[in-house]
Amino acid sequence: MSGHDGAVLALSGGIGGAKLALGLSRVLPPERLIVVANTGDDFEHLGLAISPDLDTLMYTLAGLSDPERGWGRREETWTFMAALAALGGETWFQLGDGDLASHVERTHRRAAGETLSHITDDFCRRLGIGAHILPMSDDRVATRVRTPVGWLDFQDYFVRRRCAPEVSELAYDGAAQARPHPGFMAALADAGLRAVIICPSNPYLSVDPILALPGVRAALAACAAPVIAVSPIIGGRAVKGPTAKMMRELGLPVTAAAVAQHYDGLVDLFVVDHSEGEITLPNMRVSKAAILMTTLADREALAKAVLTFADELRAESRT
Ligand code: FO1
Repeated sequence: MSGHDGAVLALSGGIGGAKLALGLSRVLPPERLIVVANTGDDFEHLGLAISPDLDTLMYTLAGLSDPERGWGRREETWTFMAALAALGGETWFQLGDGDLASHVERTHRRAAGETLSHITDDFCRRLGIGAHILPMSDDRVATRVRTPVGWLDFQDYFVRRRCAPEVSELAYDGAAQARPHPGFMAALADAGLRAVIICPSNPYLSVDPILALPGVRAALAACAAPVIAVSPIIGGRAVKGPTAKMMRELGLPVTAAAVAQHYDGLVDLFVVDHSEGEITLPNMRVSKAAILMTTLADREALAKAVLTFADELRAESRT
């Protein structure tokens, strides 16, 4: 017996990853799901500690997320933003009134010395989330992008400039010194782990910051559980966000196969959409599923399909 018997570890960014995390949370007993969130998008804004991917996961799993935007809370009001605009404050990053409470309380607790993971744990418990949402690290990591106008902080690039500048390089400042969360590493090292699932998040913006933490690549490679990634690309297009644009700018073909190549050496099985043609890859298997998650039923069905693939791989490796 071990602490993570039958547990599933999902690596996720914000919106796209949270959809599969929600599916997993609905088909697994809550204590069997650990979601490790990218925190490379985190930044300080208006004096507040903002953790967009953690909050997107938290609101999604709590049933509080806005279904249209994907980020922030549903039925949000914007009195704070309107009042801030009237005072000449910065309004390029939208903070809804309800969402603001998360940032204010997180900032307050951080200043009092609590870790990001402890705060996240407590928020999740209070919001009735049974799954374990973990920041990839309690240490600061900041994703930055190199563009013709220079190196930009992530949210400056993503929200203020709407991903318009061409990206030639990415950096994850602080990642080499950051310690991956001990709960994350313990799960990876546990022989009882059922599967590691890399959610269909942006590989460069959301997954690579997690992989950049010391020891994570080696732990994934050594992990006893099958490691499965779900493609964020369907038919040469990104389901959402700047993944396709960024791949073009980085000189990569916008294909599911190119994403699979990106995970070469880490992933046992890559899941693409049924609509894709045949993909053969030297070092990993490819399986097909319906990976476009429009409805809640789609999210649950994909979660079940991925778990079935994982169990088949595990059964095979034991024979
Ligand atoms: N994304 C936007 O495109 N515009 C915003 O004004 C914005 C505000 C925002 C506030 C809180 C939060 O948790 C997320 C927010 N996001 C916003 C989303 C976020 O910046 C990105 O989706 C992620 O960082 C990418 O995963």
